[in-house]
Amino acid sequence: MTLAYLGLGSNLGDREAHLRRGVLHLERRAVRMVALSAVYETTPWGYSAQPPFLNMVACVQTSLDPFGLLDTCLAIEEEEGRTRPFPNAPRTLDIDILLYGERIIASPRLVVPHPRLADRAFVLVPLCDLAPDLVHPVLGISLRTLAERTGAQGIRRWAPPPHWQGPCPPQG
Ligand code: PH2
Ligand code: MG
Ligand code: MG
Repeated sequence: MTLAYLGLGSNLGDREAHLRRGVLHLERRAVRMVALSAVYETTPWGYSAQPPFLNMVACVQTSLDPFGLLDTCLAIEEEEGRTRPFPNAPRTLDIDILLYGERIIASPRLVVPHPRLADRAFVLVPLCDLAPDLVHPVLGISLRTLAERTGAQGIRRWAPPPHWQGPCPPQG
C-alpha cells in the first residue's frame, strides 16, 4: 500500500458535485481516502479565459501501482463527462497524481511528482492543509516553503474539508 496525493479540480457545471463524485468514485476503486483538504476557489492558471476552479487535494492509500492509479483517475474523469477540446480547456473534473509515496517517475505517460507542482498555488495551498512538512522528493524543499514562494495569490477558501460518504449520487 502506498500513500499518494491527488489534486482534484473542476470549473464546469456543478463543480462541487464533480469533486464529490470524484472522491466517491475513487473510493470504489482500490483507493482509500485518508484525508481531504478544504475546498478552494481559485483563479484559472495558464489559460485564463475560463471560469474559476474549485480545487482540493485528497491523501489516499492505494494498492494500485502509479499507472493503475493514473488509469483510474482518467476513467473517473471520463465518467464525469470530461472532454479535451484543447490543452488546459475548462473541465468537469481533473484528477492529477501529485505525489506517489517518494517515487520519482518520468515516463511519456506519467511524470511524478507532478511536473508543475512547485509553481501552482492552487495545488500547494490545499496540499499544505494535509502535509506541509512533506519534502518534495526531487527538489528537496518542503511543500510549505514551495507554497510560500508562490505567494498563494488567487486562492480563496471556499468550504471546509468535506465528509463525503455513501453511494455516489447520480449525475445530472
Ligand atoms: N488546472 C489546469 C490549468 N489551470 N487553474 C486552476 N486555478 N486550477 C486548476 O485545477 C487548473 C488551472 C490544468 O490541469
Ligand atoms: Mg491538471
Ligand atoms: Mg490532469
